Amino acid sequence: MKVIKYLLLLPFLGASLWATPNVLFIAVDDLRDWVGHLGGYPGAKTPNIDRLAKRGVSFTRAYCPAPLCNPSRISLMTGVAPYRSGVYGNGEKLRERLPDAVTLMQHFRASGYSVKGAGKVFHGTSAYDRDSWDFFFKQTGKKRNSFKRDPGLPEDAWVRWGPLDCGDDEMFDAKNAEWIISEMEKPQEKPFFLAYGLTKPHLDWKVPQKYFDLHPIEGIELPPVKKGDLSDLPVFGTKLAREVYDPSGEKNFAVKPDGDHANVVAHGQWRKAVQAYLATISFADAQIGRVLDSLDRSVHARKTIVVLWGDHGWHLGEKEHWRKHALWEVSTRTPLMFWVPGGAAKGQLCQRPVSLIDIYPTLVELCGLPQRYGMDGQSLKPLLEAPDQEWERPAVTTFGFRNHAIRTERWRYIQYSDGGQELYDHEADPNEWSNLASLPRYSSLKSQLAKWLPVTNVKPATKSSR
Ligand SMILES: [Ca+2]
Repeated sequence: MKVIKYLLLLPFLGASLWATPNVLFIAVDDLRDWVGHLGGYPGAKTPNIDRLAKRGVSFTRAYCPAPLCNPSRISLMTGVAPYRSGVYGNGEKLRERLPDAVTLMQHFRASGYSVKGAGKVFHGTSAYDRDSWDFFFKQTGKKRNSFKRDPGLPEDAWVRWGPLDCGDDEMFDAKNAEWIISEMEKPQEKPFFLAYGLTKPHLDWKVPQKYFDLHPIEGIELPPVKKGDLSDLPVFGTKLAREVYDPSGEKNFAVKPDGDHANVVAHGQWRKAVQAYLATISFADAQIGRVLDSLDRSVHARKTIVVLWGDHGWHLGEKEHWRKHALWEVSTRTPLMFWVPGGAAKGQLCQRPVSLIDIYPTLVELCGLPQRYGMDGQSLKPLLEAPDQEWERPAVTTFGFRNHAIRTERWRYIQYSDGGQELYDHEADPNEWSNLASLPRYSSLKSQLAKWLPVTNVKPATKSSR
C-alpha cells in the first residue's frame, strides 16, 4: 500500500522538482582539455570535475565562440556571436557594443530567479554589469604574493609560474568558493542562479606547493610537437603562432623575438610550465570540489542544474605557440558539462561538436524560461537526453574580423580574412600537423564547410570609437 501511494505521488514530485530548478553556473578560466575524463594530458588530476561529468553529460568537442576571455564570455552570456556583436578582443565593453542585450543572468532575473555571482564570470569591468546581478560578491583586502622568482633567471625570461608558500584560504578563488558555499547553505525563497567564476588556471600559475607536489617534475611529459609544424601555415597562421594578437587592438601583435615558445625553451622552463599548469588546474578542481560538496550537503542538491565550462583552451608549445589567441584545436576546445538531476543521460560523453554559445538557450529550455529569439546558439537539451543523436551543426569559432574556424566531428576548416586557409582531418591527424587546404582533392569539402561561415561580419570598433 505504501509503495502504491509513493508511486502515485511520483508525477507530482517530478513536477515540483522541475517547475523551478536552480542553476549552479561554474566558469573556469583558460581550462583546456587537461581534465581526467577528457584525456588531454594523461597525468591531469581533476577528480571533482570528473565526478561531475560522471553524473551527467560531458561534451568532448565543445568549442569557444572566440579564443579569448572577453569575446568568448560576452557571446556565451548574451547569445550573440562575435561576428554579430563586433566584440572580438579583450578591449570592448559589453554595454558599449551591446547596450540592449539581455544577458543570461538578466533573463533569469526577469523570470523570477535570485541571481548572484562571485569571481570571474564576465571579463574585466563588464563583470559588474548592473542589469545582470541581484548581488555580486566583491572581495576586499590586498592580495598576498608569496612567490619568489628563481634569481638565476634573467629579466627577459617569461616565467609566470611557481609554487606559493600559503594555504588555499589565502587564494582568491578559494575565498569566492567560501562565499558560494555560504549562499548554498542558506534557505532560498526564490529559485536561484548562482555563478562561481574561477580565475584559475589562467596565468599566473602560482598556487600552493601541495598542488605542485601532485605533479612531480620528473613525471612531466611535454605536449606532442612536430618539427617544422609551421611550414605549411598561411602567413596569418604563422603570425598567430608566434605573436600575441588581440583583435581589439589592446596588444595587437605584441612580439617577443621568435615568440613565447623560444623564450620558454631557452630558459629551460617548458617542463616547469607544464607542471605549473597541471598544478593550477588541480587547485581549481579542488575549489570546485568544495562547492560541489556543499551543494550535495544542501537541501538544493536534487533540484539544481550544474553547468561547468572553460572559456577556451591553452597552448603549451603545440605549434610553437603559447596562450590562446588562435583558431586551432588546442586554443578552441574546452570542457563543457551539464548535470541535470533526474536527467536521462548519466555519465555519458557526447562527441558532437557544440559551442559555449549553446549554453544560454540550453539553460533557458532546461529551466522552462520564456524562449529567447535570435540567439546564435541552439539548445543542447536533445543531446543531454540522447548524446548519440545526429547533430548537423558544426561549432564556429571567430578570432578577429572575418577570421573563422568551422569544426565538424571530423574536420577543422580555418579561413582568415586575408584568404589564408587551413584544413585538418582529425581522424588521421588529431594534432593538426598537416594542413590539407592546398590539396585540390579537398576543394569540394572546403566549399561544403565554407557554407557554415558567418554571412554577417560586424566591423570591429576602432580604439577611438570605444
Ligand atoms: Ca580566459
